[in-house]
Amino acid sequence: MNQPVAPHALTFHKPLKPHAEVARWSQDEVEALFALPFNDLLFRAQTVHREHFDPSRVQLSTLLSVKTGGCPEDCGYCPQSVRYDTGVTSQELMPLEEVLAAAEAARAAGASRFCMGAAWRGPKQRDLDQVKQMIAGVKALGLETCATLGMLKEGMAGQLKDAGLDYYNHNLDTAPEKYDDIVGTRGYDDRLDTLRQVREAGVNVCCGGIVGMGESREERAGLLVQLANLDPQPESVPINNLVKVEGTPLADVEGIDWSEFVRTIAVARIVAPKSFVRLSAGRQQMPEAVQALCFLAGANSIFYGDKLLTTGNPEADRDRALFDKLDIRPL
Ligand code: SAM
Ligand code: DTB
Ligand code: SF4
Repeated sequence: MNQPVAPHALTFHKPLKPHAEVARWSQDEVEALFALPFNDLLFRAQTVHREHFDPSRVQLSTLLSVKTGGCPEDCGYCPQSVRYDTGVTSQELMPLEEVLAAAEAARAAGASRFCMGAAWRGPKQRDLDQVKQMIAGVKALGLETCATLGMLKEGMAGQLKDAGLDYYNHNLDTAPEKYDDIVGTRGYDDRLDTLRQVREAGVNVCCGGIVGMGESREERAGLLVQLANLDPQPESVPINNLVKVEGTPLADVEGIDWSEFVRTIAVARIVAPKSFVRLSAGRQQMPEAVQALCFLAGANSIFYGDKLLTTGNPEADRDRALFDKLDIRPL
């Protein structure tokens, strides 16, 4: 009969890489985490989680699409690309007052962070001037501010910082090996370059990716290797389960099993022990019990509010009821 493994044998302390703030993770090591028996993986993820966080507290970010659709980029997952016929109605940059009204509503509902998304390849200077006013206004409401505007040019991140931006979201999306199947109009290095600019400007980094795009487990591990080896690691790591939208090239891709999604969350927690791991897109399609497993695996942030950017998210009431069942309190 198998001997039970002593708990201390499962705790995991990764040595720091020389002269760095974070441990360096190899592809093999991350694949080995994915390959652990499910219960061992969750135990290890929970152990790491509890070293750095209260496991019953979850951070709430509300999203608003401030500029929707008509994007020139070709990201194969995205309903907002002008190249795909997805039925998304394009909308120019929203007036400031409407953005602030949405932010006030988010705050009243209990969100601590407000994230403004724009379907751009990247902002032009005159766009940025308007977004800066939105950031300053949202910040003045007492919310943390986040923006996701695409690729930045030198100097822009500093302007956003000065306007009061706390976080910039820019995802690596997938492993470098898978990336060219998904996006043709910007390279992996372009993404890393924007992330560098954000970091250098002193803005917190929110960087994650999408799973369920037909990638292999090795490629899921490859994405997490990239995220874990950003130095310093991102403060927030959103893990999105692909929302399949008709008209996009990925509309009919075979998704991943719920257990593999939970594993991805658990591995993210282990390799980025101090980051907020966000259970992001895909929650509306996910049974509550699977979401509960994600929290158990170390997810400690969600998108909160009935809409992501163009697709649905669970109603706030439903999330509050779920939190009640799980004794989770918002941060
Ligand atoms: N246009 C900017 C950019 O791409 O850099 C910012 C907004 S873009 C919609 C933000 C992120 O949303 C993408 O990088 C991608 O990771 C995620 N996303 C977009 N469509 C998605 C989908 N159908 N399912 C899951 N995540 C998605
Ligand atoms: C992130 O990682 N996921 C969010 C946010 N950052 C901007 C976006 C999810 C979008 C899902 C598809 C949609 O609603 O258009
Ligand atoms: Fe445009 Fe962003 Fe969608 Fe890519 S993910 S098509 S850049 S809105």
